[in-house]
Amino acid sequence: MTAVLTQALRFADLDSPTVVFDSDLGHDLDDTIALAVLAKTVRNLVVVTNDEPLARPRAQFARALLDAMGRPEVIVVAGHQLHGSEDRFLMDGVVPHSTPSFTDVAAVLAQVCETSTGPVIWIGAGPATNLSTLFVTSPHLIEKIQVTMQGGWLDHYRRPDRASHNPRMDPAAFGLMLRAAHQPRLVFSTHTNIGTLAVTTSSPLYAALTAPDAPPWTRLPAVHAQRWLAHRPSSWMNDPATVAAALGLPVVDFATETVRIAPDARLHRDPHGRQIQVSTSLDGPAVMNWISTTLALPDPQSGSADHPITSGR
Ligand SMILES: [Ca+2]
Repeated sequence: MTAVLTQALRFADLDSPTVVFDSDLGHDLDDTIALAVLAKTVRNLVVVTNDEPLARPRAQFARALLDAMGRPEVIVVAGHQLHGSEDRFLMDGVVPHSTPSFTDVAAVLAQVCETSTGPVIWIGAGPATNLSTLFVTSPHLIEKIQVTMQGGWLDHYRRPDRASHNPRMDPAAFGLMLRAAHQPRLVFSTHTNIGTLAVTTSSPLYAALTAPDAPPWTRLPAVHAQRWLAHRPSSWMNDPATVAAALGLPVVDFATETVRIAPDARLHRDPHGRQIQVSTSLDGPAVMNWISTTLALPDPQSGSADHPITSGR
């Protein structure tokens, strides 16, 4: 755990690497937890949203959460829309309306990468649309961007008939990104869809977020937790685990595999394919401990989890 915290502290420095968080914030709860952890950890942070509904509410949600966490300087870029995006946004009615300041993904992210003195750490926590766009418009930046993306599986998955969520939402973008990226790493869904990463209404994290004495910044995450868990048994902390891996925390092991990328974004072993880095194991309890330590939420008062705030949904 000490090694985990020491590594994370490296990103608090003024001259620490730029980290881009590319997220479909406002669907599964794990993006919100990942952004909160990043806001507490990374000095040079940029957020870009993907799978945006038409009004770009994910960017508005990111802006509101970052402002509430005392990070108004973090740039938020409203990214691309995908078919059906509206059905994958749970925070209608609670996110303050604001007009996103930045909407040109290719131009803004190219400038972010060009002005960064060192490599840019890109955390793919949603479909790959933004990154594939950037690769097409600014291929000279490809070697400068270190990609760690959540998603994919090999050999076994709970739904072997399809790719996992992030690759599947935009399979062409995923295929292009994975072929073009410089030494990309995938944190497989096989390793993040695990019990030790599951947050439920019985979890300490849920109780801490929804407690009456929780800090003010938890208001939106608490609503999000209630809305997601009203219809699902749990939220796996896929994206916080990917953040941890991207920041170099010793919680995910990787190995090189040679794979073929199918048109539907599924990966298959193929000796004539291309080499990518994929996760081989993940320490779920270490990730959960890191989340808890980083967010530093007070222990909820006894019984407070029985009185969650009203979500209005
Ligand atoms: Ca996500």
